Amino acid sequence: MTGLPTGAAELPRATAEMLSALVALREALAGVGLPLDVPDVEEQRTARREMVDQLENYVLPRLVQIEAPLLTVVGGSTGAGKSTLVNSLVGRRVSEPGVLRPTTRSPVLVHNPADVEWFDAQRVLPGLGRTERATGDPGALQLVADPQVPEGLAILDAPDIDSVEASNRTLATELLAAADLWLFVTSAARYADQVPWGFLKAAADRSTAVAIVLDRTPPEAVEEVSGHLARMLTERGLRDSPLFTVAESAVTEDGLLAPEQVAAIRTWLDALAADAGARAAVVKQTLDGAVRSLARRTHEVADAAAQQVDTARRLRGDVERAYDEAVDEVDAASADGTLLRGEVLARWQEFVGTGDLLRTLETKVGWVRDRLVGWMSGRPPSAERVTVAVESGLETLILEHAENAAERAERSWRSVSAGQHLLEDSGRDLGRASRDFRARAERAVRDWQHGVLEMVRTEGADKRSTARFLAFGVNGLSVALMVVVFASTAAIPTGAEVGVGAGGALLGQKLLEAVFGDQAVRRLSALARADLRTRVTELMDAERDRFLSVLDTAAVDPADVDRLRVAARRVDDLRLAGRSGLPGRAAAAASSPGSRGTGA
Ligand SMILES: Nc1nc2c(ncn2[C@@H]2O[C@H](COP(=O)(O)OP(=O)(O)OP(=O)(O)O)[C@@H](O)[C@H]2O)c(=O)[nH]1
Ligand SMILES: [Mg+2]
Repeated sequence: MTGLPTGAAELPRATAEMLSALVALREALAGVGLPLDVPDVEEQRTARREMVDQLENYVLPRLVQIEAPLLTVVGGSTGAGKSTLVNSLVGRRVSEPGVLRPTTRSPVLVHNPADVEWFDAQRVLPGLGRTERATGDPGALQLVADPQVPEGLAILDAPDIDSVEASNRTLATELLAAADLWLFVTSAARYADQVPWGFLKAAADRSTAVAIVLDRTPPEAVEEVSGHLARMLTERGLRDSPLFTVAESAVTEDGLLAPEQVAAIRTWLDALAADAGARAAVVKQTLDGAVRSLARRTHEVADAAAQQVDTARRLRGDVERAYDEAVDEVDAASADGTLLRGEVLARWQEFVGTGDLLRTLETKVGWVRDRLVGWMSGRPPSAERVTVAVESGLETLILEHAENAAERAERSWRSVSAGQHLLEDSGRDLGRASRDFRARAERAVRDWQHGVLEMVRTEGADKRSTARFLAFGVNGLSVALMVVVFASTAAIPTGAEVGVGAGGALLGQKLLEAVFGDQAVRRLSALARADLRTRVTELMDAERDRFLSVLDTAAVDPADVDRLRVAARRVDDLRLAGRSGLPGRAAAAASSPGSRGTGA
């Protein structure tokens, strides 16, 4: 159902206001998902569904049609005798009673023929189809017109609340939520059970109008059991609920109880039907209670939705952190000398030579420049081998950190159930780097190297003809720049260690400074390092997005949380300002024809 229910057009102003506030509440509740499996979320998911149902099935239609007959739903444990009671009240078999539990699967609504128009699918319980035959279909409401039912009051026989069949339980809950009045049937054998009391507690919390029938009670136990039950009702906030007792007796061939067994209930219902004021009071009590409880429970759903937002934020934060760290770590390791070991260092030393040149580095720079030029003008070793070593070293470094980040992100998701379920539902192995990550990292490193080459080429545009530039070539100067980047935050040793590890970079620096000047070298190295970081960030972003896209499938919009609270507050404001639009007559318990013990 969207928008306003049928018949909303000619409503009094206050009712129309309340109605639109409740429609907004319905939209807000229907619009918020609780997709993340945080602890206790199932309870709130059920609550949300039940609240939407109650708004659609009861509150909205009832508000629009305040004169509709009072809907009495007969609920309770299986075998308590609900169908038998309904049949006996009507005086004929309208609902099949049975020995096999549970018996009633399809709800049966009995009404006076004059009231037929009130019970079409546009009005009450719009989610259920209508039928005039017994079907056993839980999705269909069987309508039975019978003059024995007083005008203004209808009786609905519901499935059992404690059924072994989940569909029965759900339907019974939905039907009771659509009732103006519960006729709650329990038996001497079952009245202390937990499930019925759960329902009765909810009714008390919501001020739903309830009458209780203690059914199938052995005559000798009536006094004791009904006394005990009455005390339990009082303790649980249902002191004002009428309590009827039906003694266990033989049923007729048709499965009916003798009329006098149900006479007290029958009289009470007739009186209620005949007194428009009393009826309105019952409707008001239940409807008011439902609206109050819906507003209150909406805040609980909003809390649950806010928890979803927080959880999603936390899960997102874990992933962001893992990959931010990965970028930082690669950035740090590609500048602190870490890469100037092993293969890279060996190939670099091979390129620049380790003999005289290194030993003479301690002497004056000008002299070194000349020596370098002299040395390089011989047969320069291949810069290409350094490039290859750099490529593989850098690629390994990036891959290692991508693996670590995936593992860290996955581990922190696994530590909470919401994250665990997301990982399972994704059907992907997010705890490792993507399968094509190595290939992508390789490409990124090559692109970076190419970028460094271009940088050197551009910088050397007007120097290309100089002897030094020619001596090292674009390739040689590029690898020198890479090496300088790799040691750009390392403490460059002086003295004996020169040429080893970060010290090897000093040579590169001298080479570059000899060609470009020291300022340009600092600038080029900063640029090259920033470019590498950008490319690593892009790689890691794609990895991070694998997690985030999974998280996006379970996103809760923080605006939805606000919408819930605003809608609930609006309903409460109208209610508290006395502009509820609910029937005006004050609830008159005194005018209610029932009182404790009348049926015993
Ligand atoms: N003798 C006797 N039998 C009863 C009485 N009430 C119910 N029964 C029998 O108990 C069985 C169950 O009664 P139902 O009226 O079908 O019970 P129900 O509460 O509708 O059960 P579900 O539809 O399964 O929830 C049937 O065989 C009835 O004939 C009673 O007061 N006396
Ligand atoms: Mg039944």
